[in-house]
Amino acid sequence: MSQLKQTYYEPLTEDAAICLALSLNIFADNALLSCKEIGDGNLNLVFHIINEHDGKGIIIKQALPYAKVVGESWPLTVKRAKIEADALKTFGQLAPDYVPKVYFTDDVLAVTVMEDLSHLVIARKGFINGETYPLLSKHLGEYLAKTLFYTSDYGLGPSEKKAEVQKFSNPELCKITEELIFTDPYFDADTNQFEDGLRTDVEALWEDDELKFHVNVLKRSFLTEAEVLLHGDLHTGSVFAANSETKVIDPEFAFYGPAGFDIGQVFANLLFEVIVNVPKRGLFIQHIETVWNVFKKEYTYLWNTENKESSAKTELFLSYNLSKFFEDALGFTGCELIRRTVGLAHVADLDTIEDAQARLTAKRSTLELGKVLIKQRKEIFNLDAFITKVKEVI
Ligand code: SR1
Ligand code: MG
Repeated sequence: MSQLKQTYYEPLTEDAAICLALSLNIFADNALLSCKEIGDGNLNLVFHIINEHDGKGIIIKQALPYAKVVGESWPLTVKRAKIEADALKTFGQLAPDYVPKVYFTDDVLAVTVMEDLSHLVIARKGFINGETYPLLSKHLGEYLAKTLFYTSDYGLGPSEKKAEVQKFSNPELCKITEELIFTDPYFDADTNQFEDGLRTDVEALWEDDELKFHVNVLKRSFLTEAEVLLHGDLHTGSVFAANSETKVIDPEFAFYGPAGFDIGQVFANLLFEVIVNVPKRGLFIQHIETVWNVFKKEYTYLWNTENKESSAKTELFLSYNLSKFFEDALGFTGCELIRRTVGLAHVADLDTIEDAQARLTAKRSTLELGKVLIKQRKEIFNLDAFITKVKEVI
């Protein structure tokens, strides 16, 4: 593959993306390339390039210098492309089955060229269209165990981990999370987006001092606890799926934070389906159970076999850590449920419910469940108690 000598940033067009692909010699000389910009996320351009001769393709993802979801009035640097490319490489080494292969990156152009996953579907879209992806939770449990163990002090050793903490310093994207998840939904912020019918419920959040106390405790954990390299935005829009395959994409929010954050985002985004998809509720509850059970089993195995801190390798300390991850995960689950209902960047699971009354009912459930999980996380000691609480509240 040849080296690109890009000296300045400019957003790619579809034609420019083809020129870039050709210059990298990824395709055969006689390739007939076509390109479509397919990005439907909140921040980036995504180009899908195919060789019409054999149908083989690549993805070129490029960071834009602003948040696409809002527009140019919300400037962002394109440094996140390097964080994302580095995180894809790290996670790809730790959990190769579940991460797309990276072919090329360029920090100036802010691009990552990677494996074409167009045979898969974004899990959230698949769920909304009736898919359940039976292996998704097993795969995500394994992905979480490997990434959250191997990037920790226990998997890496404290000195190497400190170097990784520096490498993955990501203040700009952390600020987005700090504001959109932990701050703005709890007062009358300009960024909030909610329908009029929900105003009374939202105003009740703003006046709930007990809730705001707990959210600030969770926010402090997010700000200060550099436990593991997080994906940082692990919702079901960051997962490509098929019945037998799962790939975790888009780790541009990666940074060192509390392990429960990624687990909580997975729980919350499965809970959206538990709440809205009544006929398949049982399957999505099983998915949540499998994520935690597989995570716990695999993490325990890695703890016992790969632990670099021999003095920490006791059953009691493992159990303490797993309990902490679970408690934190429940709190972060609650925060994600609330922010996707009230704040900027909603989820289609809720917003595509056509009947206005049914939509409001579902959103009231996400708010109520979010509040309960945040406030009661210390009393919900295990998975059974969590599932019982979910069934009680929704
Ligand atoms: C301004 S970015 C809004 C949201 O999109 C991303 O996927 C993250 O979830 C972020 O909070
Ligand atoms: Mg994303």
